[in-house]
Amino acid sequence: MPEIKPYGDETGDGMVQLSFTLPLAESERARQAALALATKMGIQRPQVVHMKGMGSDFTFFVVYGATQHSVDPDTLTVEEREFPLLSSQEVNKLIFERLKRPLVVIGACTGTDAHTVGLDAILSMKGFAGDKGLEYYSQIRVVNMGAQVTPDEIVEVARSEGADAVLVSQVVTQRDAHVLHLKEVREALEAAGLRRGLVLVGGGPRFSPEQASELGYDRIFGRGTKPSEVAAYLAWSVTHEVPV
Ligand code: B12
Repeated sequence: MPEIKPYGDETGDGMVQLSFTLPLAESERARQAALALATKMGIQRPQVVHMKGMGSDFTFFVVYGATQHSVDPDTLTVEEREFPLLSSQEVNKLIFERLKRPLVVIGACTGTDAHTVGLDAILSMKGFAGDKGLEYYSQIRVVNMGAQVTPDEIVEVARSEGADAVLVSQVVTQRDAHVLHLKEVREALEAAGLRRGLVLVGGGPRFSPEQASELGYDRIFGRGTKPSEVAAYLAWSVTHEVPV
């Protein structure tokens, strides 16, 4: 495949849109600063197409302009999804055949995080984006611990419920707090001797799957994850050796 560039008004014109916030009050100086920054970033013919003051000291911008860079998708090394997507019937069958009992899943938002919508999207019967959540699966038993759950509480419930999988959600972050909080849960499970044999899954909009090994998790799911992907992963992982 030849090198490709973004498409704006016509093929190969390289037009991109950037959004960012500068620590300046909304003003002509702030607009010029946004244009100068875009130019330094290599954006050609930048235009500020949106500018809005955020309080008295910040301004949000959307800048439109052309990049000169291109990319050849064929030269990229891309990690394919390691597990197959399965229907709910296939997931239930796989778990039933392998475990001969329902798979027990514990889910929690940890740290100070009160954003439960993402975790509920994965766990609850009503699900997300037309997909039913894990509670819909007859061979998955879900314990949803909700928001602001401490690592020790997760350990306690994982032990008392005999969890096969622990799902940890982190949405809000400041200075990489989401990374720290996920690590704290993993360390607490390790300290309690529960990590081995447990499928440990993290998720949230600030994560990407490549972070799994750095965090010591078996799998990380990011923005836009569908519950059926998580169900298929869990079913697949209990039929494989899970690295610890
Ligand atoms: C709703 C919301 C709230 C609600 C939360 C209600 C609730 N019960 O969840 C309330 C009003 C309480 C709230 C509060 C705050 N919020 Co808020 N909130 C949002 C908002 C608008 C939507 C989040 C959401 O529900 N998304 C929909 C779900 C479905 O998407 P998701 O979370 O990404 O989940 C998906 C994936 O990420 C993934 N996933 C998520 N978790 C997991 C876990 C596993 C195991 C797996 C497999 C997958 C997975 O699957 C989900 C489905 O695809 C976002 C902005 C936005 N548009 O995203 C801000 C946002 C997240 N909030 C933000 C902030 C700053 C706050 C506050 C700090 C505000 C304040 N100053 O008080 C507080 C913090 C409260 C706290 N202690 O956590 C910021 C976070 C910025 C940052 N640096 O991280 C955001 C991004 C807004 C912004 N642009 O500034 N918030």
